[in-house]
Amino acid sequence: MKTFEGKLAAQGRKFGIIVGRFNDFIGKELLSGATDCLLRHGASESDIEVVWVPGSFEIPMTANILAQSGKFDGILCLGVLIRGNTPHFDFIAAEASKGIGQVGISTGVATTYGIITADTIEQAIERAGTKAGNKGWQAAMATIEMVDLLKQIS
Ligand code: RBF
Repeated sequence: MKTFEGKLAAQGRKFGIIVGRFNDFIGKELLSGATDCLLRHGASESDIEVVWVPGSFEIPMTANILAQSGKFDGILCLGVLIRGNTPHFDFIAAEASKGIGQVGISTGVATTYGIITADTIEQAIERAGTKAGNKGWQAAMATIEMVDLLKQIS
């Protein structure tokens, strides 16, 4: 039996990070967790590019451009969606998750989802480096693993 799993080593790998500016006081913490994770697993600062976009809705189209550029082994998508009193949350969350998934499928570039979808600001803060960990860090771990795995199986 042959088994494949990605190694958690980021040396020599190139990463694009997209961050939504909406709720950026929390988004900055996701970015900090993600870059910390990449660097501590061997990535070089010069191999990481960060692209800020207005909000989560703009993340998939930007991820698509980065993936098609051929410059990156992995793409991390970070954003913070907080539910309000109107249905915008569900529309944007659906577009972002579907779009990001589609970029990975259509380009073959490891593209990961690090968008917090929370009912309250408190829930979002909990997931950005406090009680419930840092979803930016977790997305970075998944990206490192997937980059290595996709290289092995493709
Ligand atoms: N973008 C986010 O990343 N998080 C949000 O919580 C968020 N809330 C929004 C609420 C409304 C009513 C609107 C219209 C936009 C919101 N956006 C949010 C911005 C959205 O992702 C996008 O940047 C803008 O709609 C421009 O296309």
